[in-house]
Order: sequence, then C-alpha cells, then structure tokens
Amino acid sequence: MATNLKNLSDFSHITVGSAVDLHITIVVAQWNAQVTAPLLEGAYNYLLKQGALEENIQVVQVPGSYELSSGADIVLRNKQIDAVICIGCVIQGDTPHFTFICDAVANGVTNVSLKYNKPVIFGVLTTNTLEQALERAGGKHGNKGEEAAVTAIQMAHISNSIK
Ligand code: DLZ
Repeated sequence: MATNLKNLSDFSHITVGSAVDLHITIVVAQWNAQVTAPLLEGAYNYLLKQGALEENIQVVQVPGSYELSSGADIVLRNKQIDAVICIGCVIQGDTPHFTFICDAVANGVTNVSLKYNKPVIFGVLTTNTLEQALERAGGKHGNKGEEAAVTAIQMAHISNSIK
C-alpha cells in the first residue's frame, strides 16, 4: 500500500488485508498432483479465510508448470481480475529439464505480470526431491500455496491502491 512514512525502515504497514472484494484466479499444474493439490487447497482456503467469495475464485488447470504462464496469459486476456496465483511443482530429475522448466516458468510469470500490469504470483516449488516438495505442501515447512495467496492479496491491494 502506498503510504507516506516518517520512518522509512518501518515495514509494519504491509498487512495481508481482506480478500472480500477481490477476484483471483489460481492456475494450477497437473504434473506432480500429489504436491500441487495440497498447494491449491492451501491457497484456496486461505483466500476464503480472508473473506474471498467462492464465486470470485476461479481455478484453471494446465498440464504442467511450463504451461502456467500461458495459462495466466489466457486468463488475464479474457477476464478482469485482481491477481493470478500460479501453482506448480518441478522436481529435479536426471536430465536438464528441471532447469529449462524452472527458467521458463519464472521468466514467463514475470513477463505476463508486466504485460498486463497485474500481480501474477510464483507459487511454484522447485525441489531436489518429492519429499522436499511434500514438506512444503502442508508438511513441516508449511504450505507454500497459502503463502502465495498471502502475496496475491497483498499485491492486489498494492496494485489497486496506486492509480
Ligand atoms: C515434462 C515434465 C517433466 C519431466 N517434469 C515436470 C515437473 O517436474 N513438473 C511439472 O510441472 N511439469 C513437468 N513436465 C511437464 C512440463 O511442465 C510441460 O507440461 C511439458 O513439457 C509440455 O509442455
């Protein structure tokens, strides 16, 4: 949120805020569904907890993380919404695919966000093992889908407040 700060090192004004008036789309990859399903649940339930209306949350499935940015592009081209959350999980394998997919989705998400001037949140786990991914999808390291929803709400408010 834009604010005039007397103390420039005070970051406490960045709160999560309400999602009551927000329209948010979650684009989720089907690859590694045992990880992306709990991430999706974490994001969706957090939006509801912050007051978002079910009818204002759309979920769009795409095949893999590589397709997340084109999924976000399709959504933003066709719908007036406040933010997109991209959820995926890329797990390191024996071939260089990991690097290609991670680079593509990270750059793609940034580019779509800048193209439409809308928050597009990177809720993609990039891990060495399935175990590490599960630990971050509701396990001992929390749920990164929920964290992506926190960021989406914060960025939507920032975006909507600066005109
Ligand atoms: C092909 C592929 C591989 C090997 N691994 C993953 C992965 O770990 N996580 C993921 O989300 N997607 C993977 N994919 C699928 C690609 O993202 C993409 O769907 C295909 O390459 C088709 O463009």
